[in-house]
Amino acid sequence: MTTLAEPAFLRALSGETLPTPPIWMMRQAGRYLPEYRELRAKAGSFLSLCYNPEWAAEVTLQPIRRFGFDAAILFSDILVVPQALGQKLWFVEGEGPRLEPVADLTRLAEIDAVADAAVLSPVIETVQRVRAALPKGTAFIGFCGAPWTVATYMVAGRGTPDQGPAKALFTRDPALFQHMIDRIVAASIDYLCAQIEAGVDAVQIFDSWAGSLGSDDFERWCIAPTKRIVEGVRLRRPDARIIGFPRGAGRLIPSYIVGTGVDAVGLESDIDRDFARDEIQSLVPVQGNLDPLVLRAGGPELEREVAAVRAAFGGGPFVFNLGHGILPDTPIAHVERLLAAVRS
Ligand code: 1CP
Repeated sequence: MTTLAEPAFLRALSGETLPTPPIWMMRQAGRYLPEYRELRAKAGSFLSLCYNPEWAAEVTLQPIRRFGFDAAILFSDILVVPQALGQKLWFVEGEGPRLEPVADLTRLAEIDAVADAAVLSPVIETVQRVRAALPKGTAFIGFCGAPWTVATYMVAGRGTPDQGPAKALFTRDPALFQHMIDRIVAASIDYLCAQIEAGVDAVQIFDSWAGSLGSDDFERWCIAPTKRIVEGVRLRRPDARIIGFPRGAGRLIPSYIVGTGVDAVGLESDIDRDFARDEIQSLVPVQGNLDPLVLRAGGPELEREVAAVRAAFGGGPFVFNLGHGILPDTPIAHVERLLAAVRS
């Protein structure tokens, strides 16, 4: 139930139209902040930072202290779930994540059917620490990767430009691919419920590579598994608030909303805003969609685009955000301008 005492972010998620939209930014804890870079250097590696509850809680809180965003997002990564399933994970400095690829039955048999809760317990401790430290009006968002996006990394062992290896696998051996998806679904339900029980107010399901699927594959590998996560979480936590972010899905987003049952959706930067208002925001609250490049560039174009985003979505339930993560070389002054413009 919505009450006036609830943080603005949660009121917007519950369908309220607010005169000033709540705001947070994807990747708001990150390399554009000197205080993040300092702690990251001290941790030595990205994963050491993720799995140290004291440090991970600190970097989650840094952007809240500096900017007063309306929501904090848990500092972790979507790839901790494959790691909990027993897949080897490491990060190559300056490049990105690497996993030992799983592309056949032998390798899939080697990874666990059930996630090891001990691997994820430091992340859950991070949630408890952040919850205890957050100001009252600030909401707290947990997350996981969507099964399709997580599977693209599990199969290829790294990020790929076209998700080719995962597509090749579901074409060659859909039963094996389904088996992998099933394991991710089960692990994600447990993981999101654990985050909710530890204190997050809402969870976001990141499907960063949803846009690379044609409509039949989108139905099977994006909508169907996401629906199972939404239903699985709600079975245990009926009041869970769930945001879907099927990045790049564009005109398939209305069927994603109806098919999955998510409470709200994130919008990428290049979606048609008239379409998004008429066909998406008419169904659920939306979150987005300023281009991170515009934020990095700053200047009058930033002011114009903030006004355009607000004009498009401010008439309905709306959370201001970027269409994707903030770029590491974004000046802090531009984030300050953004906040001033959104809150003016
Ligand atoms: O060294 C560093 O500091 C590494 C940079 C970094 C950061 C800050 C990575 C590596 N992950 C993160 C944190 C992270 N990842 C968060 C934290 C909360 C926040 O502030 O937003 C979240 C929500 C994620 C989610 C995530 N990880 C996604 C989905 C969202 C998106 O960006 O599309 C994906 C695809 C990943 C995988 C990943 N982790 C890191 C990188 C560089 C990548 C992409 C790799 C690739 O595709 O090549």
